[in-house]
Order: sequence, then C-alpha cells, then structure tokens
Amino acid sequence: MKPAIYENWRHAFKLDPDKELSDEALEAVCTSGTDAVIVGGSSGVTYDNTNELLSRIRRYPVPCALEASSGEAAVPGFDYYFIPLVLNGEAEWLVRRQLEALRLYGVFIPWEQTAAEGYVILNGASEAARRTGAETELDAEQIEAIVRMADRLMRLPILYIEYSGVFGDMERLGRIRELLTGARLFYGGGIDGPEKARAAAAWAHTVIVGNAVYDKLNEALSTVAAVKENID
Ligand code: 1GP
Repeated sequence: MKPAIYENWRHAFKLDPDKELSDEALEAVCTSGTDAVIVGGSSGVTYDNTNELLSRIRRYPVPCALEASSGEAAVPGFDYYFIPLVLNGEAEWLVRRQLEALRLYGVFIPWEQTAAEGYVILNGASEAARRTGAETELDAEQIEAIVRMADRLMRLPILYIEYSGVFGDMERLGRIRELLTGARLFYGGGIDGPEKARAAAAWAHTVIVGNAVYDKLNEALSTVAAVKENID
C-alpha cells in the first residue's frame, strides 16, 4: 500500500476558515516550506468559508488537507481528509456525529485519502474542549489507557495531542510517543516560535502551528525551519 501523504509531514500550519488572513500572510504560510496546510476550526466553519479558503490555498502547490469536524463543511477537492474522533470527549464527538455524517455522505467519501485522527484534548480552557465536553484532567494512567486504545485496540493511524491555545507538557508528550507502536503522533498547541517548535518536534512526528499564524506571523514562520532541524 502506498504511504499516506501525511506520513512524511514534520510540520503543518492549521488555518481556520472562520478567521481573516491577508493574501500576503497566506502566501507566506503556503510558501514557507511547511509540509502541509490543514484547514479546520472549532467554531464558525461552514461550507462556504472552507471552500473559499481552499481556493485561495490552491494558488500554491503546498498539500492541503481538511480536518472535517462536521459533514456539512466537507468540501471536495482537498488532497486529504482527517476525521477527528475525540477520545476523551462526550460520545457525540467520539462516534455519533461521525456516524451521522457517514449516513449522509458515506458514499461520497474518498477513502484512499481519508484517515481518522484519535484526538485527545488537554487544554480544558479551549473552545475545542468546551464544545466536545472533553475530560481534560487526566492522570498518567488515564492517558496511557487512551493511547493504548488509539494505537493498539483501535489501530488508529494518527494520535493527535491537542493543547490548542497553550503549550503542552512535553514530558507527557514524550511518554506518549514512547507508548506508540503504529500511530503517528500529531502535536498542536501554543507553538509560537522556534524553541517550542523544536521541543515538540523532539517527540511529535508532525508539529502543527495554528494561532501564531494570526497573532505572530514571523514567529510562526520560523517554526518551519526549527522543526525540520530535528529530523528523526
Ligand atoms: C489547533 O492544534 C492546533 O487545533 C494548533 O494549536 O492554535 O495553539 O497553535 P494552536
């Protein structure tokens, strides 16, 4: 089987269709040398704003994936699709919404270009945690159980450790990485410059930078080189 495109991604930017980004900033992001742009957000994501952002990103050759949190905003034409299953969220966000989306759109899904992400949301103050009712106060044993469920029991191809908005606990990220046997480790949260990017890249297969694009563009751009210094 051909490896999935995300398997060699070390760095990705995540862009939110509900946030404004100038053409200059978008060009800087898409030509930064990042491995991919992921489109996704926790609120206000619609078919129209997703489609518009996709067509702007398509001016550049960078691979572009959609993290589809709702069936209605699943726009065709992306290079790849990620479907998050929130492993520490309410049942609605683990399987129910996905089942409903499959019932409605299952026949249209390009399965060769689609993968599930086992999501673990660890910043209790984030919009993602609030929306999904995620249980974020987890001890080491609880985290290990989730990691084993994702990686071994469910054999999910991706485990996404999501600290959206704050920089996470890197020791914990290291322990998670050591437990993984098959899943790729995605990390996102609070990376706003090269030092944090390097620290996350020591453990994560793929480091994802979101908010900094909107708040501190130059620092965000500097994370690309920082992550790529640290090749496995
Ligand atoms: C959000 O994991 C991404 O889904 C990135 O997090 O916005 O904090 O960089 P930040």
